[in-house]
Amino acid sequence: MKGKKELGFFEAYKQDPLKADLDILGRTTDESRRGFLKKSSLLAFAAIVGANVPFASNYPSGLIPAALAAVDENFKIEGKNGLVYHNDKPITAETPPQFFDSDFVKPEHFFVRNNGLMPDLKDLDAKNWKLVIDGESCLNPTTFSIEDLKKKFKHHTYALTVECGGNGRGEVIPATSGTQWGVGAVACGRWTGVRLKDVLQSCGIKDDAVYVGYEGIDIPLDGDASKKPISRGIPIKKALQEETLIAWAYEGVDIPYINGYPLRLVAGGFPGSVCGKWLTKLSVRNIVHDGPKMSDSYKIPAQPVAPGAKVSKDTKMKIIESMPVKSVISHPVTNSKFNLGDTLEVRGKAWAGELEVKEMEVSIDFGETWQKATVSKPVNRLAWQSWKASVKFPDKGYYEVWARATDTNGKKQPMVLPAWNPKGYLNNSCHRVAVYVG
Ligand SMILES: Nc1nc2c(c(=O)[nH]1)N[C@H]1C(S)=C(S)[C@@H](COP(=O)(O)O)O[C@H]1N2
Ligand SMILES: [Mo]
Repeated sequence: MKGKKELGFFEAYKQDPLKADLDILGRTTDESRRGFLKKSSLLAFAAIVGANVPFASNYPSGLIPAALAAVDENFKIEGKNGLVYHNDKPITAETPPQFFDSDFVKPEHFFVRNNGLMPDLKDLDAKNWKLVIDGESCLNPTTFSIEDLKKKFKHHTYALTVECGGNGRGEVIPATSGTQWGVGAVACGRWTGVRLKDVLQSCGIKDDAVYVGYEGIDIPLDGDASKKPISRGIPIKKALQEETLIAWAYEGVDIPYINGYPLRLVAGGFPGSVCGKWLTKLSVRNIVHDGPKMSDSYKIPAQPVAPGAKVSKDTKMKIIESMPVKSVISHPVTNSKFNLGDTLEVRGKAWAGELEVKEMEVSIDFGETWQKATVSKPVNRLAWQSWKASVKFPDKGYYEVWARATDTNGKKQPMVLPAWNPKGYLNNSCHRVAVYVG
């Protein structure tokens, strides 16, 4: 009998593909990913990915190989399918990148970011739902039923990109607290409802209006019903944009319960936290809204700070508004295997907050050289854009496909990490997928 010997990935894969895959995935706990940083060397790199790495000398130090993608633990949420689970109290779950391959994200694949507990299903009653419009800067406070909204105002449908401000936090170094999102706390799809602007103007807005704050009926984690888990909002200018909606449908069907049924605020291009779910109140404020999660702890430093720095009470902080330029690779999925000589079509989506994506590039040599991808026009303002490129690999071995978007102001996604901030917000670094060529 032959003695036991360490097999390279391809030999192992030929003998037992499932086991070989699991062996790679088995090294993908958060601890081992971050642990990689401590002992990373080019040799360790080749050993850990189990293949020759043709462009190894370009590999940025301190970067975790894309082969060590976070592992998904399967988790069932009513009405959801195939999401990657992060937490159950509150529920947080993200969309694996292959579900971004369709033009828009299907309702069952839309990510979930709850700050409190789900409202009771019996309280999610579309027929008896009431939306209150009030606030210091509202001339005629009014209560609408969903029927009233549907009858009184024109209906609009827009594809809008909703991305959690913490999307990408899992790769932030030094690590920050909060859900360790991969790239999947984002979605774009067609929302249907009425314009927030039409509803607010029908109630009358005073000249001193600066902000619109929302309230929903979710339940605080500690059960103390007197305070909301979250009540954020948007500047009046954003509230009056044509694409800002009070929506009752997503992709032609009722919004999923967990994503805010029966009524939700949707303001594309701003952090997802402004899109109030289970919406019962909108207050037109004469001050910057001061609801839960509007405090300095949920902002970013106005001036860059050193990675890991402690911010004090005196550090000037700013509210996140437009999200930065970003992209995802929806095909291939990470750790795919191809044959030398194959032409690989790489596809994905890109978005740029309030701006548009004007250019997409891909790299297979860890960012040394870039090849242009074609990028489609958005179906409307604030919708994400599809892109694709064909790539060929020069040799057998381990590669990473990196994707980089540029917005209409000429800003590019950073290859590795953007400015660090204490909550790990706005990580728009390049999405990377591992590819084995054998
Ligand atoms: N009422 C309410 N609205 C909310 C939240 C919440 O916890 N409660 N979470 C916010 C955050 S932080 C984000 S990123 C988005 C997530 O929307 P989703 O759960 O539909 O993906 O909803 C926002 N609206
Ligand atoms: Mo969020």
